[in-house]
Amino acid sequence: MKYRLYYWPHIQGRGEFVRLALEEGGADYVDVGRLPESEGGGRPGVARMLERAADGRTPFAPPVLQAGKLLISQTANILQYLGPRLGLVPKAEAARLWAHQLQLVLADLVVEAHDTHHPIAKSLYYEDQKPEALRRAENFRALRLPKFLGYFERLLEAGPGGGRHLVGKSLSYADLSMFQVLAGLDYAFPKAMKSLSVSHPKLAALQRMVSGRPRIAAYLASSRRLPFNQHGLFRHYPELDQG
Ligand SMILES: N[C@@H](CCC(=O)N[C@@H](CS)C(=O)NCC(=O)O)C(=O)O
Repeated sequence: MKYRLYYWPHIQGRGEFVRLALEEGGADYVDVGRLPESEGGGRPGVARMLERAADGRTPFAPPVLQAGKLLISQTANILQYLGPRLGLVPKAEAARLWAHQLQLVLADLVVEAHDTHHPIAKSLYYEDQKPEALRRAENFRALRLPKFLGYFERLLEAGPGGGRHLVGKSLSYADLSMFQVLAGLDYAFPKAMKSLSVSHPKLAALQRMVSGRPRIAAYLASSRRLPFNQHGLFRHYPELDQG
């Protein structure tokens, strides 16, 4: 199967959760948004796909994965589809539901991290919502971030994977997504994350384990991995961070 991933070209964004799974799974895929516009890529290539009706199942927003005739959107839904095909989730139904459930929790965390810099509206500039962003980020750092990280750390402590994996005893797409969220949080909130890292050793170990996997390490070192930047989900505004 040759997959086509549709995602905006200049940010990691939510497309990155899908890319990590495709890369770790050794999948054959085209990152359509990163193709030149002359080859049907770039923003216009992604936008065109969103305008095209697919049996009345036009996706609302990217990332979108094309797999043969299927056009699948919603990050967690895409990973639920790819997981079994790329060997990134155990066979048992309970484990598959668990991986999907964790992916949805991570999606909630991603929205909350994003909303620290855009608490009022996505359509407004950060500079137009700075006082609200300061309040939101303070609350995020003090309450929400420790709550989410504490939850995942406890799962690793209690789980059957010997503290190494979130689902079962081997790597799953939930581990890859956990890695991506931690990397994004490190970029956006380096001081807060440094303070919190002391109490979350298993998460730190998971982050190292994923980044050291041969295919992931090769991907991270390649030009396919865009650096985090100030246009993505995770943004570093020093005034929103504190240790
Ligand atoms: N819940 C969706 C969110 C999709 C989403 O918000 N995509 C962003 C890019 S990361 C987008 O382009 N949204 C356009 C919009 O919301 O109008 C998912 O997890 O895939």
